[in-house]
Formats: sequence, structure tokens, C-alpha cells
Amino acid sequence: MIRNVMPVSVFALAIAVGAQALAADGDTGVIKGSISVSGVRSPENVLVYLEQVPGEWAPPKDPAEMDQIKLSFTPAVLPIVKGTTVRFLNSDPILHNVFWPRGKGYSTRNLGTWGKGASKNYTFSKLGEIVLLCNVHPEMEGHIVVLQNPFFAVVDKEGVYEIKNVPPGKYTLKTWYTKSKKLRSKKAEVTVTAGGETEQDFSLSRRR
Ligand SMILES: [Cu+2]
Repeated sequence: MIRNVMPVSVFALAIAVGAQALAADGDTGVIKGSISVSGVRSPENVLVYLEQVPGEWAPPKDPAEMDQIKLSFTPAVLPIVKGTTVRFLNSDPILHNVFWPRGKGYSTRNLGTWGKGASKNYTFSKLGEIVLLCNVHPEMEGHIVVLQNPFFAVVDKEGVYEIKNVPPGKYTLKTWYTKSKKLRSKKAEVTVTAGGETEQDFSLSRRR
């Protein structure tokens, strides 16, 4: 059952384009803040997400995209809602492979090797974390994080994030980084009110 927190049409649009695409209206709130880091060059690609939001959150109708561009998985970190189909693309004029080793929630799988313009879809139907690798280019690494709800943001170089359209409530907000030894995860309890803005900054540092 889809939780009825906003009119169905608006809700469907929010899911289709990602939770951050719409400005907050009177029924929902915004969580925003900045991330500072020590031990890595920049906060880029830190993921901020709500651990659990009551309800069943439908995946988007259209696939999310994970491309391979100039020998890099792009985006480097792709958070998705459970049940989302990811289209794996190749924009390079060379062959790339996509596989992942056994990790949180997922066993090892090789999607195959393909050239420019081709793609393959895979649906991630369980919560988990996937490390994407390419067996043609051992230096390539990407990440997919499968979450319970669409209220997440990947931080930019400036360290700023914003999560919009959050239903009012009390939540645990968490951070995640590709290399957990380099930046320890942190969490904070946040309260979101209708039409309100909740500020939550994080200061992340290496695990000692
Ligand atoms: Cu490759």
C-alpha cells in the first residue's frame, strides 16, 4: 500500500523524478545541511538518507541509470529505492563489463560485457549495498545503495545536501560513504514538520 501523504498525482511525479525534484509544499518538510570531512579531500559522494520512513515506497516507473563514461561508473554513488530497475549503460567506445562480488544483501553476479550504446537492466529487489566492478578495467568501481525510501541525497563537492518532500515525523538521518574506514558513518535524530526546514550538519572523520 502506498502511503497517502500527498495527492496521488503529485506523489507519483515525486517518485518518478526523485524525491528532490519538487519544492516542499505545505504538507511536507525539508531536511538540509552541510557535511564537513577530515581525512578525505572532499565530501563529494557522501550519501545522506533517512533510515526508515513508515509506508511502502514504490520504485520509479522508469529505470535509474548507471553509465560507464571515460572509464568511470557514473554516477559514482547511486542510491535507489528497493525494487528500482537500474539500466547499465556504456558510453565509451570500448567494451566494459559489469559484475559485483557478494556484499550486503546480494550474492555475486556478472551482468556481462558489452560495447557502446548497449545496455542491460537489473532490478534490485532487496535492501543492500552493491560494489560495481568491471573485469576489463580493474580500477573501475561504482556503488549502488538500495534503500527503503526515496528520501536521500548525494552530497556535492561543496558538501551541501537537501532532501525535499519529507512527510512530517521523527526520523533517523544517516550518512554513508563508499569507504567506511575513511569516513565513519554518523546518524542524527531529526524532526520534520509540515512546511518546515530541518537543519542537520555532519562532521565526518576517519575511524580510529
Ligand atoms: Cu570497464
